[in-house]
Amino acid sequence: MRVLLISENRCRENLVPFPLGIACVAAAARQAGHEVACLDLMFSQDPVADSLRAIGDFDPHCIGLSIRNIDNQDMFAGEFYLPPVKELVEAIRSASRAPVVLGGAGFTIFPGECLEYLDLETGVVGEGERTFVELLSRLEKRLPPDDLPGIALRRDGVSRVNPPAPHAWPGLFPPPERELFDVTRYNWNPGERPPFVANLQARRGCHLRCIYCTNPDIEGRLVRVRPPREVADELASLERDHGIRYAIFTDSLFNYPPSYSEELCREIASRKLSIRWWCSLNPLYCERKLLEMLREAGCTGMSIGNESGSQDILVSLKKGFTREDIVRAVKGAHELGFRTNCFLLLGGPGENRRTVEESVGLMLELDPTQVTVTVGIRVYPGCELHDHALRDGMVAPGQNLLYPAFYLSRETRGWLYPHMREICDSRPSWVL
Ligand code: B12
Ligand code: SF4
Repeated sequence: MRVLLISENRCRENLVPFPLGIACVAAAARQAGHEVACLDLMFSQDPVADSLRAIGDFDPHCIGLSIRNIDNQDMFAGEFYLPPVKELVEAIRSASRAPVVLGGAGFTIFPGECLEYLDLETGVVGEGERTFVELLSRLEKRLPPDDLPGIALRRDGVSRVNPPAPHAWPGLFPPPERELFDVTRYNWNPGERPPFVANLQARRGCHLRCIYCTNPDIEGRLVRVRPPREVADELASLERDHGIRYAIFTDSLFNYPPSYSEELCREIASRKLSIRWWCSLNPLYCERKLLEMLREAGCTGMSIGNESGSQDILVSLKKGFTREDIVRAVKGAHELGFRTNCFLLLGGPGENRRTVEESVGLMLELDPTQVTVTVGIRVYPGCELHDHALRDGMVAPGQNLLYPAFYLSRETRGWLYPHMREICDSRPSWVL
């Protein structure tokens, strides 16, 4: 079949990532024998016209549309990204009779809601490689996809999602297909705003249970790793074949499991690459030995997912590490010359003036290269924070959370945002 994969992401907030999701799905579909074309709308001046041109040129039998972001998760300067996607879907449907299949991280959080909002019938929840290929095979044979695991369907206005198949080991999938993209556009040029970044993924899944986080629902709770050799090959290929000088790992916990992280660092270091990279670490597993191995492998900086500096809030968010773990991780990273990005996710259950001051105080003491501050926590279905938000009257039962809703503790209402704005405005390395 001819399959056109479109990444609709045009969000330029924070770092702008290469569309890794459709690159993974493209590789799997190609491996299964399909002819695949990809369209990355990030640089498009006219997404509708470019999509219609691609459809006209390629005449696809199936169109896959990746929805990465729903909104910017910002309580005070919110942006909702789906209206232009709706416009795009309407134009695609008027130009082609090929089925439009949704997928992506944002879609996975809100499958039924997205299908309804975009008036579509089919989507793939979670990991796309296997289910999408099975769906293509059904479409080819003109068989209904209704019993496929991980498929979301909307029939006569009613949506349902089939339970996903057990997650496959990512190493079973081919590496992302980058030849169908202009990867060089994601070469990070220091000083350029926003930074466009080439990314790669070594593992999927998170075993932790932070109360606000959707990652374990998107990627699964079992941490599944790719063979270190494959990951190092991919990093080497980004440098050699695409001229990338700086890459970012998408893994939420690059330092877990520690034995795998060490093995991966050893493999990367053995390649003697000149590409440099960034990753995200959990404060819990930042042993000196691993930090040294990261440096040896070309890592120059890391996001340290602390989210708070108050022990009470770390407990309330169920972060699973302590204030001392944060201190040890950040100091250890600085001693070895790493750049660090720490986070303050403020306003969650139990947050008050004291806990905010404890968090701000810890960041001032540790002085990371950047502190990224968020006030108000986005409420997602299925997360424990949703229960808090219901109990505390911040969302109503049955409320459609596709339209962004936030948790902000009563004790911080009114003053927290202006207070943090003032702090951030006076410190160039603090971003709100
Ligand atoms: C890494 C990451 C980042 C990094 C990106 C840098 C980098 N290294 O790439 C950083 C920290 C910079 C970042 C920034 C942001 N992020 Co982010 N990010 C992630 C994270 C953890 C992983 C994304 C990823 O690349 N995964 C790896 C690839 C391979 O997986 P994938 O894209 O999901 O694709 C798979 C499936 O989804 C599916 N699939 C994908 N497309 C398609 C298409 C079809 C047709 C099919 C069938 C299947 C399919 O198959 C793929 C392979 O299995 C996700 C959460 C998560 N666990 O998914 C959040 C996530 C995507 N981010 C999110 C958000 C909101 C943002 C920001 C807007 C935050 C902000 N205000 O700055 C920005 C936006 C950046 C941008 N310009 O797009 C949200 C989106 C939900 C929402 N509310 O919109 C998520 C889901 C986190 C969350 N809160 O739950 N992010
Ligand atoms: S915030 Fe990080 S550590 Fe916590 S559940 Fe999400 S991905 Fe895992």
